[in-house]
Amino acid sequence: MNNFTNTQKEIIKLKEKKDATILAHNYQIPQIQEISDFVGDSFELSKIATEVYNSVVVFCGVHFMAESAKILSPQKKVILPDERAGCPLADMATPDQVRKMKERYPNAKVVAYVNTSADVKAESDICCTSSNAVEVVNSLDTDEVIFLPDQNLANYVSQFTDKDIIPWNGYCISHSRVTIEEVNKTREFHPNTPIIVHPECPKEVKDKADYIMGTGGMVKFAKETDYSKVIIGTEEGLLHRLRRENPGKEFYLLSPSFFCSNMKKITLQGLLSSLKNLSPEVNVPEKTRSKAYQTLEKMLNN
Ligand code: CIZ
Repeated sequence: MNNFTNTQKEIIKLKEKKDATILAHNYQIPQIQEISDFVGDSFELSKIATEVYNSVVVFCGVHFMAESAKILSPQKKVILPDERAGCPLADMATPDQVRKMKERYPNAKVVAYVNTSADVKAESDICCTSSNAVEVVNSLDTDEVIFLPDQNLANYVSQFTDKDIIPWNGYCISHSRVTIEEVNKTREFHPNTPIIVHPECPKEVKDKADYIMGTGGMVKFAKETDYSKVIIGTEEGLLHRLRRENPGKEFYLLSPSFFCSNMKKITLQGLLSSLKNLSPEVNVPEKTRSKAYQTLEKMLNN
């Protein structure tokens, strides 16, 4: 507690008073990760939100993540400290577009990556995360799958299934900027060091990497590996967690382009003010929520 700033101390006190749990995504700034009750990927955190007893959940992440927490825990008050923290990838699929695609491919099932709005989840058959996408697609009793919204994750999945994957044209701005030249240069500077990239990276970069996994997989790999040095190809916020949990190991970022400006909209001051006012609150209309809940539940029971 002594090493915390005054604002951090104030947040810690206030969260007790307001009966709140603070959840921080792996991409959040270090000062927020340090004072959060849990740090994790979006789905892990939404599940934790269902398990905690607090009546208020403050989700330090982006909008679709707070929505997922609300979908799974409708009785709790879910706060997103800055309502401008959106996800351009999630915005690349709208419910109207999904309905049109379903009309065009009536025999296809729709798999929605968790990085989608509640409205899009409600129009889909099942959800997936970056770690279970292949499993989810292969479990479906259909030959055609509309996979949205990330084209790079869709392409990755298509390498591990016989099903016909109908991709969407969405992409994550931060993950799609990394280049093969950056991979080649990193290999030159750090020979014999594993390079791990997120499946949202472009195919040519994934083809050159040693491992492909989501942030949950990277956290596990970092803990278990015998390598003392690892190159990380995902949003830079994860490096803080990896370094904190693995003090004897070194972690380097594959490219400076792995920076999500939306994640960084959550600040200590914003978090403090949202706790004081218990706003901005994230709500999902019940009709949408119950449909979206079914797509998430199907993934959980898969
Ligand atoms: O769903 C998440 O948490 C994201 C955005 C990435 C990941 O791989 O954990």
